Amino acid sequence: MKTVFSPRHRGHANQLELVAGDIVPGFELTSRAEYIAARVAAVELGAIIEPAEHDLTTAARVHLRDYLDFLPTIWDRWTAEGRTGTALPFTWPTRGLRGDVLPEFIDGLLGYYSFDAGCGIVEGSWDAIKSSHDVALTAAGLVQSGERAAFALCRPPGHHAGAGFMGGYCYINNAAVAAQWLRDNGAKRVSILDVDYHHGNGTQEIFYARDDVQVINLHADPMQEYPYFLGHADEHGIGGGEGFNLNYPMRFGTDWTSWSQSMDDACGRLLSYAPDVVVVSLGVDTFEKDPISKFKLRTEDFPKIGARIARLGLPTLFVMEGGYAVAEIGVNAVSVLTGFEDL
Ligand code: SS9
Ligand code: ZN
Repeated sequence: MKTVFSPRHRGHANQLELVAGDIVPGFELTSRAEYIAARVAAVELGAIIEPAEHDLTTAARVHLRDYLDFLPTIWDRWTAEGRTGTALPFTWPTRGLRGDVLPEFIDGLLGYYSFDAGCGIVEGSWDAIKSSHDVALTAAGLVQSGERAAFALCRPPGHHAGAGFMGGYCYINNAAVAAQWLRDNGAKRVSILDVDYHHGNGTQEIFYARDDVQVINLHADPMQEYPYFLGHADEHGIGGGEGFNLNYPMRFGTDWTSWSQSMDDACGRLLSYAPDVVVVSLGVDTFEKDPISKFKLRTEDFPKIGARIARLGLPTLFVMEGGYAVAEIGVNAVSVLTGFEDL
């Protein structure tokens, strides 16, 4: 399969992150995408191509226009206050505060348009975010034009980004934009299968009231793990979307035996929906050595994920999400793809 990849992700670099009481270099490193691209080349998965530029028309069908307008302005607003470093929010409109009034000052705006402090912005961030969006849409185009599968090597990731907010290293929801584009270009039904360790809260929110995009998440139980406030098993969708959202929360320590049981059940539900195309939100932070996660998948399990997805027998777009064990991320992520291709 072809891989779509942009070197412009590199501008999103050296963002600081608050972890367990310390400000540290973030986990969402530029080297993540580089290791994956290198592994794609090493195993000769297929051609690596650069994305074509896409405007934000489709993005605006899954994100709020004011949020999309705000994102490219963050760094300039930050530096206009004489600041350097990493633009980050530290105040949010939680219960008891006004969430309906847009503040003027940058700190207030950052809080209004986010749900955590996991989304630092530096000078090159917007260009990288836009390139990641372009990567997803270019790869979606390959699948739409008849390829069995394509790999969108997106960085930054997207599945925590909701219609009007960033969070968890995610700014634009690349998988959601791709799914919307596939809907607008011939697919009647799209399934999004999110196998990242963390619940894809943004993707769930975006499609929660819709029946034309099925959203299935396999993830760490939000009672124990980030993002904490979405991803429970009783979240089935709302209104016309009732029954089209499915969550498989799993406890810390989950290994292949129990993870694959959820996966089998999820694949059955996916097939019952009979989608025209599958978008896989591909996170490999389920890996036993992932530094921020607590599942126990091993390197030899990742090809089995790909093989299971291949058995669905559907056109498939893989969209890169998380995975923070940098040394192993290339092998683990690309193993899913080679398992799918049966290489
Ligand atoms: C903050 C802990 C939570 C967010 C993790 C986002 C993963 C995206 N230090 N960090 S796949
Ligand atoms: Zn994750």
